[in-house]
Amino acid sequence: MLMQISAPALETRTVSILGAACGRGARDERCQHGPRVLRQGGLIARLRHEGIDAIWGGTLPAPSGETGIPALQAVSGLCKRLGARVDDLVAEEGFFAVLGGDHACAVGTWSGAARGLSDRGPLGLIWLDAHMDAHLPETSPSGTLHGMPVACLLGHGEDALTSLAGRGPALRPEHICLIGVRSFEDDEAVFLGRLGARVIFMEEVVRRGLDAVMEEALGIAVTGTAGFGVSIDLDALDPTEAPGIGSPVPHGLRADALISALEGLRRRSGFIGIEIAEFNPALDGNGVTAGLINDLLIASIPGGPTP
Ligand SMILES: [Mn+2]
Repeated sequence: MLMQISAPALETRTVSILGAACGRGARDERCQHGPRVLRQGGLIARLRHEGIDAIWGGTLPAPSGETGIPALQAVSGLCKRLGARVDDLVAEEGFFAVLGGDHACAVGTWSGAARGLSDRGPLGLIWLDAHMDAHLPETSPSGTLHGMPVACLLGHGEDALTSLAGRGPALRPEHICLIGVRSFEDDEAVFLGRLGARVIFMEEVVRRGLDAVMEEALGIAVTGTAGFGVSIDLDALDPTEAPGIGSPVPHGLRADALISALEGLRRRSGFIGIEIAEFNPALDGNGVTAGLINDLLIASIPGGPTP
């Protein structure tokens, strides 16, 4: 007699996607076109083909430099609106994905996530990036806001960007872990060191392997928190695999290793959402970076079969 073995029921995989058309955080504003290019490239159809119930929740714009509106005002306005949307999605316990846009949008995403979680507890965050993004206005050589989101989320920087989480900073230093860093200024390292935030440099990723350091980062992000998210700056990846970005730094993460690590993360309880930033379609000649963003998103959305 044949035994009937039913497969374990999978959760329905649903995701609400928000485009953050932010370009004012960088010198090259063309990351603002990222969400539009991804959407027009068939992202939603691709996700649905993978069995994911994907909803495009809209694209939030920021005024371009030609308007004369200062960058801080443009970025903080976008972050405020983005934060309100993410707050609602997190409060409803839906999984969200924010597609940038330059990485300054992270201030909106994770301030909103912190607010949406606040009834349950603090936010944890895994931050994949070639840089520390931990400049203060007074230490930044370029003055660009996409070099500052980690500092802002920890409560340091321009008031318009540190006040979006409601009461107090979006994040506590013991709840964030940076992975893949290989280009930074001393001031940033001193700042994060003083706060006690964990930074896993690229050389440590190479030595220990991405799965091992992700496990450590996950421990940081879930300990004493009510939920955690992942922010991916595409420059964390090796620029040979993700060329459509503004600030390439050689010797980064391998795309297949990151996809596999995300497939591990998506099974963990408390995973609330993901952000993928710094896609510059003008520098993505053959569309390889856009394709990779699709793959990263598919790998991240909870409820899929375990690899
Ligand atoms: Mn970044």
